[in-house]
Amino acid sequence: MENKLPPGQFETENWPILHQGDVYQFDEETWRFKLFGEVEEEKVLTYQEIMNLPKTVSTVDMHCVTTWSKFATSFEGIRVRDLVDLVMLKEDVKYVMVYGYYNGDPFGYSANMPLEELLGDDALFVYRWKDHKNEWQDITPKHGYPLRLIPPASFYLWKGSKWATGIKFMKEDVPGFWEELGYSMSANPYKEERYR
Ligand SMILES: Nc1nc2c(c(=O)[nH]1)N[C@H]1C(S)=C(S)[C@@H](COP(=O)(O)O)O[C@H]1N2
Ligand SMILES: [Mo]
Repeated sequence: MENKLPPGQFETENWPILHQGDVYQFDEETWRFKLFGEVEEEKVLTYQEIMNLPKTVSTVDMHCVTTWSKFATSFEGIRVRDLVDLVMLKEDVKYVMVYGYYNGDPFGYSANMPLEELLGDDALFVYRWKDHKNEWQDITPKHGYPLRLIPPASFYLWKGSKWATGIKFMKEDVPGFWEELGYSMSANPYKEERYR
């Protein structure tokens, strides 16, 4: 899968900006990250609590359903699995919904994915990036500061909620923001799963 352009995609060197609605302006006082749904006990984390978790770096290819692909961007962030470890999941949890801000609503944007596909080293909530043309720097507000999901390259990039606010754990697969509007539940670029 690595270094291969998925069908119908073209390569870009730049990192385009795409989203619906307003750019969220970070306010540490009110910002929270919530782990909820099918868990024994919900957990709400402050920005400091999130930033005290173990950090890691991962290099990921991004594939946007609007047909651009950007290879080998490095990101610093927190592994999804390190967040999952903070809660006790109920039996048979198989899916997650990852939320983000949409026009001031902290849970207005959402994307569903199978939990298992987010437990690897390439699924991070990120806040810093670099590529071969750019030095390490914070992601800009438009790219999702202070925290956004970068999904593994086996998902189109709409699964990567910007201005991330939480993970809901689920037993069933439920459509998120774009999936409700007809986009694919599984969204694998290599299989060109754009719509459903
Ligand atoms: N909160 C939020 N996250 C979002 C979106 C959005 O509208 N709101 N758009 C998604 C889509 S469709 C894409 S392609 C990527 C784009 O990320 P980028 O602008 O950093 O390239 O963000 C995703 N995350
Ligand atoms: Mo997109």
